[in-house]
Amino acid sequence: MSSPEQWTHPEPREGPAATAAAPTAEQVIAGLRATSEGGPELVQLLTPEGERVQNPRFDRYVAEVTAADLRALYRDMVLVRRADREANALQRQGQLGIWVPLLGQEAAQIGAGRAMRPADMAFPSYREHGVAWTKGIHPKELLGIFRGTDHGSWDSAETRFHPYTIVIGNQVLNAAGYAMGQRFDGKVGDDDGEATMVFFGDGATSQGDVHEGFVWAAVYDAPLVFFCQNNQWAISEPTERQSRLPLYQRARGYGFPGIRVDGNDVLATLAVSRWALDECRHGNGPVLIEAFTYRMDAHTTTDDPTRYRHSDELEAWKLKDPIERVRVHLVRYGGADQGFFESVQAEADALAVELREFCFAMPDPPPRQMFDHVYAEPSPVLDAQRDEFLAYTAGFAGGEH
Ligand SMILES: Cc1ncc(C[n+]2csc(CCOP(=O)(O)OP(=O)(O)O)c2C)c(N)n1
Ligand SMILES: [Mg+2]
Repeated sequence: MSSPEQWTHPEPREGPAATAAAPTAEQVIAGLRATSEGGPELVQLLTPEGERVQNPRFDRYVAEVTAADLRALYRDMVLVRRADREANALQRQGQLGIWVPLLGQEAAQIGAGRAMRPADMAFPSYREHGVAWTKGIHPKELLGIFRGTDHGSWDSAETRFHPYTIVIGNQVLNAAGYAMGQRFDGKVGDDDGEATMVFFGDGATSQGDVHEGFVWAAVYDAPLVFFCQNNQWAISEPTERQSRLPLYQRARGYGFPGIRVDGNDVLATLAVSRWALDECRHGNGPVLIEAFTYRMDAHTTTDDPTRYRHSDELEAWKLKDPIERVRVHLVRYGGADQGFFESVQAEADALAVELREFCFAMPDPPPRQMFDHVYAEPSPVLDAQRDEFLAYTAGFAGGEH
């Protein structure tokens, strides 16, 4: 498998210039496939086989995690995966315009989400269904966005969960500004401090907005955890096309710490996120976390990944399934019995039925509603457009419908 480091240019030295480290043909081919190994720097607490590995730096952040807590994390992941699969099926049946699968990224999102305290603010991209769940947002509330009936029905101030952002990387600037505000408002500085977490992908790291967010957060010591889910792909572009070095190492150039965690290990993402949030709430932010994971399904329901990646790559990542490793761990150490797994399965099935019934019963909004939330203040131009639209639709039998 390729590694971006292998492509790095040589360090300049005295004397004639060395030949640049051009990728070999094998590396180019491998570069079109994802890197499957996170390298020795990967923080992992649970192996894919469900064994607990000791980590002197991060063990203390999960020292209090009981078998009941692990069962709760397992339940979170199973339920969000079930909701994700149901929504994907609803799209296939024409009930949603599009769906953005989170399959494979459950541990990254649940670990990060459960590390946050209620007052901590989260800024998602469009794939953060697992983080939404940890902020108390029911998957039903996500459906309207993808059915085209609303822009997200939750109250961001109350839930501490910003609306989904489709424009790649834009939420990083929003989050940097928000976290700077937390600092200006004196909400940072001790154990009761607040922090913000912003979620974005490997591809987003090539966006100007993300770099600007890094700069602003760094120079203002903003309490911001940059949580990058490196799922190896930005639609059809592999991570090797985004960076010549591991993404977490980018933080160094901006002057804050960066760390790479096994994004398929919920215990490790919980521990590392707790550490990063702690640093931020004490005033030592920002921090970059690269959660090394894999997008197991298509980019969205409009995408066909068989056109650009090999199926053996997916097979390799299936062995690192985030849910399976917690299940094996619970079984191995007697943390759960068969009855527990069956009850979670039954709960997941009931959730799927609830989602389906809710989706089928969603009313179509009146077309005039599209004018309602464009601006906070009334706009004469928009008012004129709405009046023209209403006059036009009034000419049809049944008016707007
Ligand atoms: C500014 C901008 N450019 C392009 C797009 C189209 N687009 C949507 S998703 C995506 C890839 C993002 O990849 P990544 O950041 O790795 O996130 P992932 O989807 O893998 O979670 C692109 C290019 C967009 N939404 N916004
Ligand atoms: Mg990606």
